[in-house]
Amino acid sequence: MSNPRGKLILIEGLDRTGKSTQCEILRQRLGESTTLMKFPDRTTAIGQQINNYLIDSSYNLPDQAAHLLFSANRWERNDYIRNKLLDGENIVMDRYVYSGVAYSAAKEITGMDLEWCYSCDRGLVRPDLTLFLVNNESNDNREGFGEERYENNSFQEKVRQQFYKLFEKQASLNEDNNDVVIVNVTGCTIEQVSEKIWTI
Ligand code: DGP
Ligand code: NA
Ligand code: NA
Repeated sequence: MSNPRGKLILIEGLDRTGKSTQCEILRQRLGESTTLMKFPDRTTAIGQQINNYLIDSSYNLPDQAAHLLFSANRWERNDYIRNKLLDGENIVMDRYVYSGVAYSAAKEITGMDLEWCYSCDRGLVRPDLTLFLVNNESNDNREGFGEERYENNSFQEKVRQQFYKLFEKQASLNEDNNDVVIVNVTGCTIEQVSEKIWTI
């Protein structure tokens, strides 16, 4: 008999909201048959290019091209993800399509609206559950914040707005059957956040 399909659990949020830490804790709690994945996946050839783009502010790439690289990076791992789930493994994912759309749409480039940004990701494996971590405190005192492209408070605020637009749009279209749960982590310790996530 084949295993039941595994679950894809996605943790999303702005930069430095503690996603990676929480993904690791959740993976451990879910046990052995759970894999941790992260996007952008900087280990692939496309991911290397994305990494250079993120760490080097003088790396010039049209915003559309950057978006397509991020999307291609998700597509190149899609079969791997699908096969894992079909094998009955769970996946805990650190960023995915929502970040893809929100960060790119936040650039407010003519023609690069939410729909344009989402269209190249349409057809990717969908998460079963999405947890969106929200920290209402300023990010700029967090270690390492500001080192990479996108890590400044005014841009992060635009990204936040795009995330919410996207969640609303999705809810109204009822296009996805995957749930998005907003998790307020303001003022919480790592343990408190992981308990909230575990309860959900
Ligand atoms: P991280 O390694 O989680 O810090 O993510 C790197 C940065 O890339 C982060 O600021 C979010 C951003 N990002 C993730 N996916 C996409 C995408 O598809 N498009 C764009 N423009 N940015 C993305
Ligand atoms: Na980052
Ligand atoms: Na992270």
